[in-house]
Amino acid sequence: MQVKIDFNTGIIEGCRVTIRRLSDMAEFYSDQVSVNNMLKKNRDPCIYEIYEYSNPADEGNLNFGTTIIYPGKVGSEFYMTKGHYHQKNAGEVYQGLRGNGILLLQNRKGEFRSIEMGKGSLVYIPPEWAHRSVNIGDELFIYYFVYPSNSGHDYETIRRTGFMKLVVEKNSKPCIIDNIKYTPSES
Ligand code: S6P
Ligand code: ZN
Repeated sequence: MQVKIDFNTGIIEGCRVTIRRLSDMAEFYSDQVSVNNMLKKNRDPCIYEIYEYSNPADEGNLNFGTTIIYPGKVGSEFYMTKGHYHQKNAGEVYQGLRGNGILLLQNRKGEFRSIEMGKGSLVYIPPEWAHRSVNIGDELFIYYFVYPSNSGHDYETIRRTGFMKLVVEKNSKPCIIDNIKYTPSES
């Protein structure tokens, strides 16, 4: 099979689209006052969209697609994905197609890494590392992804513990700071 990606918009025709608005991921942001203020003012912005080709979750199959993160902030925290662990021991590849972002990685041993991503960046996410992407620019941040179809997604751990670091704007620049609300995973 073959499909076409529009590198400017990130859209892949004919595949499943998932839209995540602020209300779908309110708990994942650090500044709950800003979340509530935005939602009260009837601002429930689209934070990101996922265009994905999924195959049956059989050994050997791959899922692939694009993620498009809009520019913006909730309080001082940049728009980002929820972030997840793969339930199965599975790696993933991301390739930057447009804009600028930061990929946050952490594992259950308490190790943390961050990787800047732009157009052409090719990044490998090893198994057992949770991953979250953040748009640090003022345009769309778009990347391509591919991962095993039987990986599964664990969002619950990140919802409960948070990420070790936050990406916020400080003095008009993106800055990675400690997340004082981070609670290490008990597993
Ligand atoms: C799936 C892969 C991406 C993310 C997407 C959105 O394993 O890592 O397709 O699903 O970038 O992130 P999230 O955390 O909402 O799934
Ligand atoms: Zn993933």
